Amino acid sequence: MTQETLKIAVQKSGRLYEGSMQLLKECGIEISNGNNQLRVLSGNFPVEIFFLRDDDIPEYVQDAVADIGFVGQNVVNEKNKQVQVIEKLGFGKCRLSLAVPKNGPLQSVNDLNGKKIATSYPVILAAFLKEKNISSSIHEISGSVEIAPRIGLADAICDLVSSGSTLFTNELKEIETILSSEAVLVSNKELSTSKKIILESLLFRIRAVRKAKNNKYVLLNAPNNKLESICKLLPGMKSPTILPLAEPGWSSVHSVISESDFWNVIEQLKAAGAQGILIIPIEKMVM
Ligand code: PRT
Ligand code: ZN
Repeated sequence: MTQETLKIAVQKSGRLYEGSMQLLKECGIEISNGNNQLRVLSGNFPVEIFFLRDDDIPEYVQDAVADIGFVGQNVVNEKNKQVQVIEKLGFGKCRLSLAVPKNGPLQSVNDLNGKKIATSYPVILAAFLKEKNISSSIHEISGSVEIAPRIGLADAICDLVSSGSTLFTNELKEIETILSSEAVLVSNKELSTSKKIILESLLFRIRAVRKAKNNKYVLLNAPNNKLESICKLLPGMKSPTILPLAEPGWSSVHSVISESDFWNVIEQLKAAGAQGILIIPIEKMVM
């Protein structure tokens, strides 16, 4: 009997391709071929990768052509298919925003009443406008949305933004974020038991990789009389590990801190008397 495989839909090329392949690699899943094939089997984990256009992924997952997919939350919301969002993946971060000409008369969302908005996200935009009780006409275009106001096609745009430089070069300013997005793992709603087991095992690895990315290992030397105040700054997984150094009166302290607290905590550690602080990336973290 051949073992069942979990079919994973990944964007064939574009902004999510690298992040998706990198995540699978960090999960220890070998994918031998590049993206020149539609379908690739892993050599060491029961998954098959399907390379597709991102817009098609929600529908293919709904229809069980693929079992799960890596796709932007923006595409999930826009396509509105029957899929389950299982996990945020931490890459492909962006926001869907409303933007208007920088020096024009429009200043806020309420000014959009009766105006024309160009977007590739008519479904999300319509829901947002309805909720805010604003009636604008939505002009759907598939690309180069940012030039619409300049060529007189629309008064405002609703488009994805990451660095903001596209808006800047087109003399547009953001007035409202409609959706914060990142790549997510979506799943078909009726996976077989054996596919659920493979998915659980994949999720276990994804969570370990993501957790490790959000944390750093800290190693430092502390004079024993400052240990207490230094340890208070370090939450660690349970509590910091403290080992005596060969030099009398000094200890080595090992702990884990989260990426978001990083700079703040490092400065405080230094101020509290810590020396020889080493910050080491963590490869995987299993709690
Ligand atoms: O061919 P296919 O249909 O698969 O790809 P695509 O061209 O539709 O999508 P692609 O590869 O451009 O984007 C895939 C996904 O990446 C999107 O659905 C988002 O989830 C995510 N993502 C993250 C982005 C951006 N950041 C992003 N900045 N998608 C698009 N952009 C565009 C945006 O539309 C605008 O034109 O980049 C420009 C703005 O970028 P900044 O940095 O100048 O603000
Ligand atoms: Zn697309």
